[in-house]
Amino acid sequence: MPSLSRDPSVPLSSNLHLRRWVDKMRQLTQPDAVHWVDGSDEENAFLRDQLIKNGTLTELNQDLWPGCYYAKSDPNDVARVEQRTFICSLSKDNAGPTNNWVDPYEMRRRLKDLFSGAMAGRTMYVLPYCMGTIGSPMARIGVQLTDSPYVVVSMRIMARIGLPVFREIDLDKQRVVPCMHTVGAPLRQGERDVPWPCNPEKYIVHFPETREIWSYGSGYGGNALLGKKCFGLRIASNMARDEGWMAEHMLILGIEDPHGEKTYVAAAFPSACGKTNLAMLIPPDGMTGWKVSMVGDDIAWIKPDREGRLRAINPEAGVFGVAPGTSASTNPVAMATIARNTIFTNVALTPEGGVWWEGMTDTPPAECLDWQGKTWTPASGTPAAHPNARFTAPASQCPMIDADWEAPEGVPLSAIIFGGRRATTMPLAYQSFNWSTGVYVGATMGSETTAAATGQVGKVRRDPMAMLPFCGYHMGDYFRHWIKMQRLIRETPKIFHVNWFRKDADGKFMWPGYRENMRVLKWIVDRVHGRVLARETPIGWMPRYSDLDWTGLDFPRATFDELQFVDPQAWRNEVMGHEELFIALHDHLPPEMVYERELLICRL
Ligand code: TSX
Ligand code: MN
Repeated sequence: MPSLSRDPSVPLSSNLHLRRWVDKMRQLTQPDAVHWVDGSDEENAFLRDQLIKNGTLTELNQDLWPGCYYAKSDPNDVARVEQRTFICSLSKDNAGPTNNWVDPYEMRRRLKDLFSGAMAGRTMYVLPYCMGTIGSPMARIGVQLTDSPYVVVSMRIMARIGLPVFREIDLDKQRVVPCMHTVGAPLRQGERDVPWPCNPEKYIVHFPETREIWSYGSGYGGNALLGKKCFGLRIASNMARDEGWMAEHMLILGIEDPHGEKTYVAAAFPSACGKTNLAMLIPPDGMTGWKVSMVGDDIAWIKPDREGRLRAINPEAGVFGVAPGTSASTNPVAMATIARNTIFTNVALTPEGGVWWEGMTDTPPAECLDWQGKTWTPASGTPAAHPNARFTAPASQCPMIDADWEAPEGVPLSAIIFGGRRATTMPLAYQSFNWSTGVYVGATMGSETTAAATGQVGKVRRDPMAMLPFCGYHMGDYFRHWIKMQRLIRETPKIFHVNWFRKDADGKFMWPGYRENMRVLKWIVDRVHGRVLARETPIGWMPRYSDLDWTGLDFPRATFDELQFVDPQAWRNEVMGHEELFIALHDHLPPEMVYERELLICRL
């Protein structure tokens, strides 16, 4: 049995602020022990062993899945809880109408009650983490106090953690974001733990002014791995606004042309658009010489450098991806990334000690254990894996990881792509005329709701820059920040909108998607470098049929014309739809958004 060769209660930092805060929080939450996380292999093995003993983790068949483990959560703790997510700014007005707000004094009172004695019977881990490579001028540091060892082993994959981060903290060069986390399930003397402790009452709370995060009651994903959505987007978006940079819900990829010239682009999509698939795209066989590399699949921190060029880093170190739908045919790169050293949560367990999920193989296993541990067969009529089942894997294992993905200065950004899942109206691809029209495109983007999510098909849900659940302040002020960024940039990245999901009159997808999206990416790169002219339309510049590389794909010109058709009537309705969101944000909406809307109407 792995044990520790050191006493984990000995503080690993000499920073007095940190040590006083840890002490204060220990007194508040009353854990049985305090464990300073060093991030070592020895410690990881020790925590894993403990999680296995507690039934939280199951070791997978190590011949099939080396270094891989499996967890199943409580059925009431399977996803982010947006109704329980709060932006507690001093003024309600600063949180805006798209965030939940509670008065910060009132919320602090509530949290103090909730956290009081919440860690009894458990160990409080002092988990230092760095978003971005350690030492990078764009990196930011947090310390999460948590009573979940599952969180510690997961954060070890998703961020840089442990001793090197304490060393940074001791240099005292930047403020650290304090993150409190408890699963909210204290144990009485001698009480046995459950495999997935959590609390039916949940709170995901952000204090933007003091840059604090308090998370109560959940052990799952974005609720508990506080570096990701809570810090990486909600708190970071506040820092970014104040400091002149951008914290965005975007993948970053490198596109290398046959001459070896590399162009980096970032892309924002709402959920269920296949963002991870795009981040790991393999160009189709016909497009020889083109290569794609992944810098990040979820979050981009973007900042102008001294020359006024935008540079982007991926603040994360891992991929926390949705498992269902991932397969050797939809995303072979993801399958390779998660083949080892991966934690699977809420997938199904096969009799061989492997994992399975809907869409992983054409034929399901004859029998397995579903995500709740019940015997499952293809006749069960329920999904074997939870639809939000996840893998947590080191990004470094991605076979197409970019050579500069950890570059401290980031990679230079030449284009920003917005997208959504739209059955009608939105063409395959178009380019915005300029930065301001591009910001309008991002601000008004949206996706059609799937029946599973709402019971209502075909209604567009607006999700500006895919940031609706992740912007830590007023969405109108966020648009203003985007507009203002232009002044800090010498040459703004070109802005595009794509839609892989347009359907024909028979309800069939018109575009094959997946690898074939490379043809659109190539057009984007060609536009960035001024290698191709475009057709001007009321909504922007669009590729002509001959502007796309069709090598190896038989795609009729007539289908392309239908796919790219800008229907004036549909677009007039579309612009009416933009109004709804803008009305909600009107008192903070930058005038540019109103002008852009008027101009679009005129052009139509
Ligand atoms: O991820 C997807 N991408 C991006 C890939 C880089 N998906 C899956 C979305 C759910 C997460 C897609 N689905 C894409 C896509 O480009 N396109 C579609 C729609 C589609 C589905 C099936 C087919 C074609 C398009 N099948 C055939 O044409 C045979
Ligand atoms: Mn995301």
